[in-house]
Amino acid sequence: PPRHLHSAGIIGAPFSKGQVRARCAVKDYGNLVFEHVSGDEPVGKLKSVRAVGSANQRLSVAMREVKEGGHTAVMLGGDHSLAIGSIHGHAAALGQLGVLWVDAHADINTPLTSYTGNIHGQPLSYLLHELQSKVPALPNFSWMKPCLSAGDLVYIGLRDVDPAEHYILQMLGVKMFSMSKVDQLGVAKVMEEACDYLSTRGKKPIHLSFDIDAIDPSITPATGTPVTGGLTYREGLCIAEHLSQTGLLSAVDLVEVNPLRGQTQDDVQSTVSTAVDLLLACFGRQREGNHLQDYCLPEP
Ligand code: B3U
Ligand code: MN
Ligand code: MN
Repeated sequence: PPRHLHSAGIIGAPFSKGQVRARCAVKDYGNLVFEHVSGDEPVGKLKSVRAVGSANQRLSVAMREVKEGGHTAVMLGGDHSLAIGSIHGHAAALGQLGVLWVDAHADINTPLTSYTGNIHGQPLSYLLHELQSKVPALPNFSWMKPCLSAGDLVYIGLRDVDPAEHYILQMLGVKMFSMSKVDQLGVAKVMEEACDYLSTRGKKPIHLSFDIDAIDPSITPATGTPVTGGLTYREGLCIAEHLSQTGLLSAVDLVEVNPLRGQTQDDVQSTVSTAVDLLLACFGRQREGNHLQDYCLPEP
């Protein structure tokens, strides 16, 4: 594509005095700046370990700051390796979390089980206490310690799980609602069970880590590793709406949106607007409509 498509310049403008309505306060923390890491040679199969380690260290600090500021956090990726810093920083601010991982993939390979060497397929192995002894020490990762228990993790949308990942999920007894389970139960029941499960060990803040490839690629094609047979747009919204209603949603990652992977402008548009709709639903937009607090019907 032409050069201007490879380099976006974004100006956030949270100004609303041109009208009178109150809005959800948005504090823009800006884009993190990740400097180039030189000499980032593969470690075994693992690619870009040092860059991923230092980017996540920076993200963890930023996420902790956003949470200490009392906001519901939104992290816009980027790839799913960023969940390492996002969840780490969230837990650093608030302590134990429940994590809902919505994804076609399990992202729980260890550095030693990964076929691809891509760290976006591994974040949960770094985050889970139970896998600490299976993950070797890696350059630029000494800042992080596991902060999540397997019993506080729930998956929705799985349909492409590597054999080693499947073994790990069984071994740890991780709660999961694969696409087959979504087919069997329906997404409303899945959400009810997922939230019940997360709250049995206490009402912890919930971290939603939403990989856009959980949604069917007919709707969100602009992503790196699309897998057919995914969630519908409506199922995606249902997940976000349900979480919003719990009052426990504390942080959201929206990752793996990659405009360069769209074949057409429509592909990109549909992917991005779905991501936006998911985020709006997380922040309380309901399909049945919303009204403003203290709304009064006008008297004739
Ligand atoms: N499980 C494979 C494929 C993959 C995981 N996450 C994505 N792709 N996006 C891996 O690379 O570990
Ligand atoms: Mn993922
Ligand atoms: Mn994925």
